[in-house]
Amino acid sequence: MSVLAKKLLGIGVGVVIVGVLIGFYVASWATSFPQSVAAVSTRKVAGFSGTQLTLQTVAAIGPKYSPNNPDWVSYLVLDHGKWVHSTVFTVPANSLVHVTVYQYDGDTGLRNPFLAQVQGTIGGTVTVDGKAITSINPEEASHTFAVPQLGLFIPLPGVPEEAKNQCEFAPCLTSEAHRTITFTFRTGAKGRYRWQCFVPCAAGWIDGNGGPMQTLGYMDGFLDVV
Ligand SMILES: [Cu+2]
Repeated sequence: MSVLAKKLLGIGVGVVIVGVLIGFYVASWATSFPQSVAAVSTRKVAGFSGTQLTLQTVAAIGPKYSPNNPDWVSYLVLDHGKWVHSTVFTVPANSLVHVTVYQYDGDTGLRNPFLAQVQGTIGGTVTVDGKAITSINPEEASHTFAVPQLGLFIPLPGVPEEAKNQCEFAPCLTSEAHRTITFTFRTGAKGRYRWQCFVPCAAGWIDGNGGPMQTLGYMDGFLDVV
């Protein structure tokens, strides 16, 4: 074999190896999708039968759930009594879904004050720590739970900075400083609906919109209406 042929063979083998590695990387990226967690059926919620979805938002997901990004802000969902790191929720079509959010993160503030108004819930209100409200101060927003296709916009007020006993990492406990937000909405037709947070809450990223704001499983996800 000539020197040139050996060189060409070497280059060829190198290209194939790099190609296979890229293939593995893309395959692992494309198949890493959070598990879907189903809302729990309830006998009676505020006078209606329906399902219950219980969520928490945390300032830092922590090493237990996300060894690579422990500092990222995130949502979690309760599944059979355990907090799961997922933002894909399954709910029944044409039904009432009652949601409870335990909010453990502080304020970031909304850039668009319009999103501080409650929209799309039954009764047009949410309860915050037991009190029914129709909007919050935009500066107090920590996160939003918004499903634009359903016209659902829920602003979540933050935990005051001076509050004692703040939660460090998920899963946070109700014995730690938090706000409790509850609301009920009605689902429509079957389908996959995108939801997201609109508060630029990704600390340390340009304009607060990188990292966890752009990665499925943290500040956005899907509502699978089935
Ligand atoms: Cu957020």
